[in-house]
Amino acid sequence: MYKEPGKTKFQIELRRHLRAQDIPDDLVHLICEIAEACKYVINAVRTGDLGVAGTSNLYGEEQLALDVLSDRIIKKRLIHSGVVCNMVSEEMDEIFHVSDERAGKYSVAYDPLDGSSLVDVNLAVGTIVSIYQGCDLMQEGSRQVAAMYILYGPRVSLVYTVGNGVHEFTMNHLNEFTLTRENVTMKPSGDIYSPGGQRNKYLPGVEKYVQHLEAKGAKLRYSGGFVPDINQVLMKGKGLFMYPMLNGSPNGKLRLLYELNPMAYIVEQAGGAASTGTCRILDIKPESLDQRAPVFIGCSEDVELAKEFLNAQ
Ligand code: AFP
Repeated sequence: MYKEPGKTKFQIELRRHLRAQDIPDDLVHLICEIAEACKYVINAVRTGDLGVAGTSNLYGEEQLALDVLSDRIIKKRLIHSGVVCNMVSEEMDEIFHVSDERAGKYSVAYDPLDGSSLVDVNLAVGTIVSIYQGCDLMQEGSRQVAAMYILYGPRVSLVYTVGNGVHEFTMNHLNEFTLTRENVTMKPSGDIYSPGGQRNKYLPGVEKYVQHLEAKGAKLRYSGGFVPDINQVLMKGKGLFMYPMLNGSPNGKLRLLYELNPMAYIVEQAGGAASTGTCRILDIKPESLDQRAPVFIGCSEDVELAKEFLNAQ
């Protein structure tokens, strides 16, 4: 527990907490810059134009103005941070090279506004960030040096790990992120499940797993937003999220670089697990920027059980 004389937990702001971790100053600076950029994303989400930007991203999905605007905000901040070598986002078609002059540079993969299609129905959305040392973004997720997400919900929260536990900060009335949960830890198993994808496309093993969950009285919690859905499982410390392989979509829907790797790093740091059903998410060597993978992520025993149902099919 990070303690500072005369300060309650709720007065410990993000930069101080990061400085107490055994990480380089450049990484502290980078994480704080991303947190600052997200304050402008919040403003765009709260008041921005919901109109269609008229362009489309790599996946052929029409880019809402907010997607494009959020991406621009974060990209600009990363460029001017002075510590970024390469970056790529869900909204970019290729890696954006910033600079490789200084050693100790970092590379960032991010989803600027995951769940953007939910903004116009006023549901929670988020920004997801994955950070690597150096210039190579096509590394296994196990080589991340930091992962974080910002959740734009009824409150704005920021969750990060640098490999020393998972810590949650909540934005206060002064727009500062102050510590609200430290060393978040998941139970071995839980009674929440968050099932993505159309059920009539589930493979037999997945269908049987969901029937098992229903039979034991597990509660279905699914908003369609990866960040709030994961945050619920993580902060309640119980259950799992899944977006499985589907008939016709063997790799599910979620993207490895921008969504799965950062969340898998965070969940594992909280004592959970993240698997495709056959291998650990963080062990996958990325082969393309837009690579997708099926995912079962959450309490370790729940993920193991899902794998058993899958392997029994
Ligand atoms: P968008 O960013 O296109 O809204 O997709 C959000 C998302 O990638 C992820 O946040 C959700 O978990 C998942 O899609 C929901 O997918 P379904 O709409 O198929 O349930």
